[in-house]
Amino acid sequence: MSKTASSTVPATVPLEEQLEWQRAMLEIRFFEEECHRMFARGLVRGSTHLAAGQEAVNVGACRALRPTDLMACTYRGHAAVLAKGAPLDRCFGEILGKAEGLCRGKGGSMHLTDMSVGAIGSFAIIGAHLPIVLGTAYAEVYRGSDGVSLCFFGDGSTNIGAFHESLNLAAIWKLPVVFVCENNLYGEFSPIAHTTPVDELVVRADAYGMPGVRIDGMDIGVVHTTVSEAVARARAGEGPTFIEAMTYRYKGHSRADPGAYRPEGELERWLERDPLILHERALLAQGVEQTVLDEMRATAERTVADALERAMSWADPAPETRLEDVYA
Ligand SMILES: Cc1ncc(C[n+]2csc(CCOP(=O)(O)OP(=O)(O)O)c2C)c(N)n1
Ligand SMILES: [Mg+2]
Repeated sequence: MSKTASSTVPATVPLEEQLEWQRAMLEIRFFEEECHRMFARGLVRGSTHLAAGQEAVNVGACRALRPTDLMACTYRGHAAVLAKGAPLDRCFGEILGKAEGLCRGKGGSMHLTDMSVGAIGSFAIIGAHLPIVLGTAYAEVYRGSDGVSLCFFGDGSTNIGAFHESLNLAAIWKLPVVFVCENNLYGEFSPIAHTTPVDELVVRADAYGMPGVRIDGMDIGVVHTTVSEAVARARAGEGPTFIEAMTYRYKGHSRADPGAYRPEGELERWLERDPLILHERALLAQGVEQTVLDEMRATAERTVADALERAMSWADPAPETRLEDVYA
C-alpha cells in the first residue's frame, strides 16, 4: 500500500465516535511507550509484550462491542484491555505490582483483567482462552441474553489444538463468538511461513463452516465495519465469525527481543501505514482541523503521563495480603 492510503470509515459512524477511536489509539500508543521505558528502567519485574502497531485491531473491534459484551485476549493484551475500557492508571498500577492495580498487583503485564468492563482475562498460554470464551458465549445463550463474546489471539494460536476444537464447537453450537486473529506475521521469533502450511489463515474458517474474512488490520474503519457485522450475526443467533486482521507489532516479541530477525525495511514499510496516521488522514479528509488532532495528541500524552504518575505513587500490596485473591 502506498503512503497515501487512507482509512475507509463508513459514513454511518458519527465523526464524534471516529474522533474517540483516535483518542483511544493515541492513549494506547503512549501507554505502550511508557511501558517500554518502565521495563527498560528496571521498574518492573518479569517481561512485557507490547502491542504498539496493533491498536486499530483492538480499538476497532472493541468499539464494535457493547460495554456488557465480553472480551478475552492474550499476554499481548494491554491494548485490548484498555480498548475495552479499563482505566489507564489501574493498568499501569497492575504492571507496576501496586495494590490498586487492576488485579491488586498480582497479575502483572500478562494477566490484565477487568470484569467491570467485560475484559475477562489476558491469557499467557497460547490458545487457552478460546475454550473459555466458548463457555462465556454459551452462558449468554443459556441465560437468554444476546451478549457476544470476542476473542483476540495471535496467528501462532491457529496451530494449537484448542483453536481447532473451539472453532468446531462454536460452529456446531452456533455460539455468539467473534474470533479475531491478530496476524502480526510472527510467533515469537518465527515467521509464520516456518510454522504454518497455509498462506492465509482465513482458509481455516472454511474447515469449520463458518464465515471467514481477511482484512487490513491497520485500518480502523475496516476493522470496525467487519467486526460490527460479525457481532450483529452473533447477536442474531447466526453463530461465530473468524476474522484474520493483518497487522504488525513494532517491537520484538517481548522486552528481551530486539526483533533482529525481521527483514530489512519490513518495519519501515508497516510504519508507513501506521493506524494512527491512516486514521488521522481519514479524519482530515472529513474536515477535522489539524490543530484539533494535534491538541488531541498532546492531551493524550499528558493523560497517560498523569496516569503513570498516579500509579507510581500507589502503595505496594501489604505482605499480609499476599495469599488473598489467589484462590477463588
Ligand atoms: C501452549 C503454549 N505454547 C508455547 C508458548 C510460548 N509462547 C509464548 S508467545 C508465543 C508465540 C505466539 O505467537 P502468536 O500467537 O502469533 O502471538 P503474538 O505473540 O505474535 O501476538 C509462544 C510460542 C505458550 N505461551 N503457550
Ligand atoms: Mg503473531
